[in-house]
Amino acid sequence: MLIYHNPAHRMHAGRQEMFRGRLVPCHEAPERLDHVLAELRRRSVGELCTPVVADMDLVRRVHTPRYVEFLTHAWGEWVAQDPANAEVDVLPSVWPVRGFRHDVAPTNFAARLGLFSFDSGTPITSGTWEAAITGAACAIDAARAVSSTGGPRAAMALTRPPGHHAGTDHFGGYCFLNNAALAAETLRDAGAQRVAVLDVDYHHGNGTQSIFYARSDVLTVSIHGDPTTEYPFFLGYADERGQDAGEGFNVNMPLTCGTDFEGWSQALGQALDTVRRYRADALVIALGVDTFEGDPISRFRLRSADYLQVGQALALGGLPTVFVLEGGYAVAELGTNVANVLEGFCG
Ligand code: Q9C
Ligand code: ZN
Repeated sequence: MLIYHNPAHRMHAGRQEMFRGRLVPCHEAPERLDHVLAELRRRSVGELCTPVVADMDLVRRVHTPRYVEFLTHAWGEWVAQDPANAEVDVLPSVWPVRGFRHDVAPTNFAARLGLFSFDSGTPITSGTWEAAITGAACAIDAARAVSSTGGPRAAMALTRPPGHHAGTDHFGGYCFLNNAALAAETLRDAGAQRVAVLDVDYHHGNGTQSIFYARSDVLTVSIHGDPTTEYPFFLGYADERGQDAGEGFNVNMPLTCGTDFEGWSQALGQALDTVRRYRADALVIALGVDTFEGDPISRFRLRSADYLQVGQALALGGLPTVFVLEGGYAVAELGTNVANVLEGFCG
């Protein structure tokens, strides 16, 4: 398996996120990827490679040009306001909820920040854009690799910041660019008629769902903590089934807090049945391992050994597969859990 790792990931290093009424150290930290890389190297799982420059036309098809423009310059604008801002992360604090206008374009930076975000847990730092766009390049390259004739069956984008909460024009949930959506779009461009995105992160993949919600050529399936109690709260319910041409092509499988591997793997079996019935030509796995029992912000109960079986199950359909790293915050076990999925997959 080819593993495109993001050489710029460390440039995104948020200091603090708003969490339960306090500013706390970011859960989504650079050492996450260090642990995964170290474990993959130790076990010789996969071959590591680095990406080429991201295709910006593709990025601007998945995300709106004005959102991409905003993200590209956000840090620069922040520091231009006041040089002292360089020592502080950017965090939004005001949002245009129901009844507010979305068609106006305030020049105030905080206002525009609110227009393009949905939570206060996702800081922008000096290197956020560089890390995010290089991660997007990893996802695009991984998808191109599995699409190429004679290419590998599977590839991975081993990157952070993660992507599945990012929608066409908003960041949040530690995510800025939707790497899984970029991989799916790349697979379509390369000739796959039907692409399935299966999101196994603990949190609902709201960004990916919304990007493909009105489309039938990309099936989105997500297994996640019930949004009645779990982030992102406002999407991820079972009655969200897609709209217009996409009607029936979004499948949400919310599971209650405390779900163990028995319950979770039953849902995985159903999700894989759905992918099979769709007759997908290629598969993208939004691979969060925050389903782990030791995860500090999540409440499923998978154990490290279970991830070997997860990988085995994902391999059964025989599809060209792109893995994209999403969440997972039990940092010490992150390498083991991710490597177990890949090792299980490779059999
Ligand atoms: N201030 C992923 O796993 N936690 N994202 C609430 C709100 C957000 C998780 C913080 C959890 C996001 C990719
Ligand atoms: Zn997550």
